[in-house]
Amino acid sequence: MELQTLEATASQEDVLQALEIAGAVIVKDLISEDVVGRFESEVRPYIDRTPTGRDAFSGKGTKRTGALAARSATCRDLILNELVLGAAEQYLQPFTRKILLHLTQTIEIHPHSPAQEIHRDRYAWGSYMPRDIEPQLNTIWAMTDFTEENGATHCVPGSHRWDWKQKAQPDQIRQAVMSKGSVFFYSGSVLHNGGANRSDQPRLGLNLTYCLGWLRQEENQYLSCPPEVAKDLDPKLQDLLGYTQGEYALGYYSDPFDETGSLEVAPPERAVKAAVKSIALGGLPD
Ligand SMILES: O=C(O)CCC(=O)C(=O)O
Ligand SMILES: [Fe+2]
Repeated sequence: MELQTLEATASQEDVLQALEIAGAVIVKDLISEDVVGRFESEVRPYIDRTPTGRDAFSGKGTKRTGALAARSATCRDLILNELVLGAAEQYLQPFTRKILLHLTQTIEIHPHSPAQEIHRDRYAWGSYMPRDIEPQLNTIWAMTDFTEENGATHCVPGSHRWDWKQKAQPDQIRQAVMSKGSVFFYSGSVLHNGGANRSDQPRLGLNLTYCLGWLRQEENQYLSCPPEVAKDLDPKLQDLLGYTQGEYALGYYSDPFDETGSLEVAPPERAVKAAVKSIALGGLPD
C-alpha cells in the first residue's frame, strides 16, 4: 500500500479518510518556512543542551527535547493547528469525549545514526490496551526536509489493521519523504520507526501526539508545563494539557487553601491560579 501525500488545502475529512485506509498520511507544506524558522530559533537553545539518547530505541545519536508547550510559542500554535487538532478529535472521538496532549518532542537524528526499531506507539501502554481501542493520533512536523537519506520516518501503510504478530516485509515499508513545513499523521496502531541518517546533516522533526482523555499521557504535562506557565495559555491548550476536568469524575480539583474544603470542580483559570498559589507557598498547608 502506498503512503498518500495530500495538498495543504486538504480537508479534515481527506485526512481522516486516508488514516482510515492506511493509518498514515502526509499533508504537504502546511506551514511556511517562516514558521519553521521561528520554531527552530525558539527551540534550538534547548536542543543544543540536550544529550543524545541513552539506548538504541531513543537513539544514541538522536536528541529528544520536550516540554515544548512551555518552551515554544510557535509549538503552542502547532499543537492547536486547526487541521491537526480537528482530525485528532474526530479520529479519537469514538473512544473518548475529550482528548489530551500526549507528548511534545523534537527528534533530531544526527548523521550516522542507525534506524530505530519498528514499533507501534500504542505499545507505550503495554499490552493492557484492548486491541479494538484506538488510543492515540500522532504527528511529526518536518522542521528540515525529510529525505530517504536523512532518516525520514518509515511506516507500513495498512499495518494499523494487522494482527500484532505480523511482521512487515521490506517491500511494504514506505518513507515519509516530505518538504520542510509538511506534517506526517500516523495512527498509534501503525508500524513505523525513525529512519537511518546517512546524510551529513541532522534531521529535525517535531513529534506532537494526542491521546484519549482518560489515559495517562506519555509526557507528564503538569510537570513539563507547570501551572505558573499554564495559567497564561489559551484555554483550549490548558484543556489539552489536562488542567480542566475530563469526564464526570476525572481530574477534579480542590483548592488546598480553601478553608471550606469543598470538592467543587474548579474552572481552569481558578485551578491553575490555585495551583500557582500552592507552589508559591511551598506546598500544602498544615
Ligand atoms: O523520528 C521519527 O521519525 C520517529 C520516531 C518514533 O517513532 C518514536 O520515537 O516513537
Ligand atoms: Fe514511534
